[in-house]
Amino acid sequence: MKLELITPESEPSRRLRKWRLIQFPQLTMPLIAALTPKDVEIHHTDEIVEAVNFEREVDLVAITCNTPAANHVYRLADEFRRRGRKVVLGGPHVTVLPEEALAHADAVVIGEAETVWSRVVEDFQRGTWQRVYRGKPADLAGIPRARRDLIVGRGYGRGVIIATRGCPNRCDYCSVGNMYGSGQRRRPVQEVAREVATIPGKAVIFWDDHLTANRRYALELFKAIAPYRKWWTTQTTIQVAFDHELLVAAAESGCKAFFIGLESISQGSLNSQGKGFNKVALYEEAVKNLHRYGIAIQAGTMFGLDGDDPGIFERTLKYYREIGIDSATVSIVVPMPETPFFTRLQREGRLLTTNWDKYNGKVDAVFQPKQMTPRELEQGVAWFAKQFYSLPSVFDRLFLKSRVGLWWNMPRNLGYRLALLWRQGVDFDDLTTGSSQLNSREYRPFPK
Ligand code: B12
Ligand code: SF4
Repeated sequence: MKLELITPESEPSRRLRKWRLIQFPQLTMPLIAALTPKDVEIHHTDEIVEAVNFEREVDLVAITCNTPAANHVYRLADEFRRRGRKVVLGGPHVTVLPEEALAHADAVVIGEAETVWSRVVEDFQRGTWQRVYRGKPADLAGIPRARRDLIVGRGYGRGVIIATRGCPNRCDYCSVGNMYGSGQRRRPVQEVAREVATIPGKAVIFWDDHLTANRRYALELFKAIAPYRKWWTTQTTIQVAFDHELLVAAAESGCKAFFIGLESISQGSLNSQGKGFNKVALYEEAVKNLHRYGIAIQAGTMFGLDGDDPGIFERTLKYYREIGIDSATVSIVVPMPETPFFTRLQREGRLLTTNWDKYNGKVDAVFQPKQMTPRELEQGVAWFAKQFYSLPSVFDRLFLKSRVGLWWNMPRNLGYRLALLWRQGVDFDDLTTGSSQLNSREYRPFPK
């Protein structure tokens, strides 16, 4: 049997990411490959690297699907099916909207693949397969390593790994609870450490949602990976910055940066999303603590929350420069389907569209913000990103305040700057239609 695995990347997303100096690889399909029965012949197409070949002789096509990629994935699936191929879909979007996905697939997998994928393949081979499969939350002990050999051609190495799944917090806009249920599951520390040891090169990224959620586990993990002398980064929450034992262990094991969702400098906005555990009054001290241990902060930053007025962009810029934020991932907040934020906006009649192409968080506002127009939000985010990565801002933040790892932090900032400059040269209305035109588009009611 021949299986085609696809890591999809829609045309707009490909054009935005094409020139990124850092093209992070995805682990999902390489992991599905590792879970596939050994007698199956596998080909993996990563659309950021290679176009999908509809002519390839395959028996089954499996595609992972997140929300902004959903329409694109459906088009791929429709085309494969038109040519007589069988298609199975899974991933975050399919898990929350399986009925919508079923209109484009022969089968869908809700939830995690580990407990169900080999059955899907075997049922397919026997000709007895069903339309809907449900994966249970997987026990992460002993799960196979993702097939890194299937990650080819990305601009950045293959040093991605996952130690945990899920997050004990419940931020209203976040999809992680819908995907993985409540709480967090963890791989045994020694299994993770052994995998880290096999990673070629120096850089390692833990693609976890909240690696330090359980501090005892994190401490054990940091001790276990320290001997490999990697440079690593991960996502976590701001609490880590006030835990000195954890910071020492992280720094000593090679942590160079934490991605931390500061999200907003408006406490009202944070509270409106159930993220009141972020205390804006403590941000400055948190950043100082991280820098003291030589750890940079990449600040997840989103705009458009209910406490955000049109002045939020300028205030955030000024504050980030003052406290020396090393880098930021800047987004328009996206109400991903079936999250509490999505449901609330729907109830309040503030959702402007369910055209998933627009759920990109970069150029389109898909809901009516409380204190500004959708256009003001889109323009404000573009303005903020440009100013944040302007040369005076990079200089202030890195040279005058942070001074952490200038030799790598500086090129990283310049890389983001280049990507932004390139983006400005792109006609965004060509990439998506822009919210100013949303109202003239047909409104597709939310499918139930
Ligand atoms: C690492 C990461 C990234 C990385 C790498 C991209 C990637 N997709 O890996 C970067 C930083 C580039 C990134 C970017 C984005 N990301 Co991201 N990312 C993640 C993160 C933290 C981990 C992904 C991962 O590797 N998981 C581990 C794998 C093994 O798990 P998995 O993908 O869930 O797959 C399991 C099951 O879902 C299922 N499954 C999945 N697909 C399939 C397919 C089949 C056929 C089957 C049978 C099963 C199956 O089986 C797998 C094993 O159990 C997740 C959160 C999370 N914990 O998943 C967010 C997440 C996937 N990202 C998200 C988003 C929104 C984005 C962006 C759109 C952000 C933006 N505005 O630009 C972009 C999209 C880029 C892209 N092309 O994917 C959302 C998606 C929400 C949604 N409803 O779709 C998530 C869930 C974060 C969140 N908090 O909401 N992301
Ligand atoms: S802390 Fe991060 S991963 Fe956890 S629920 Fe909030 S946004 Fe999601």
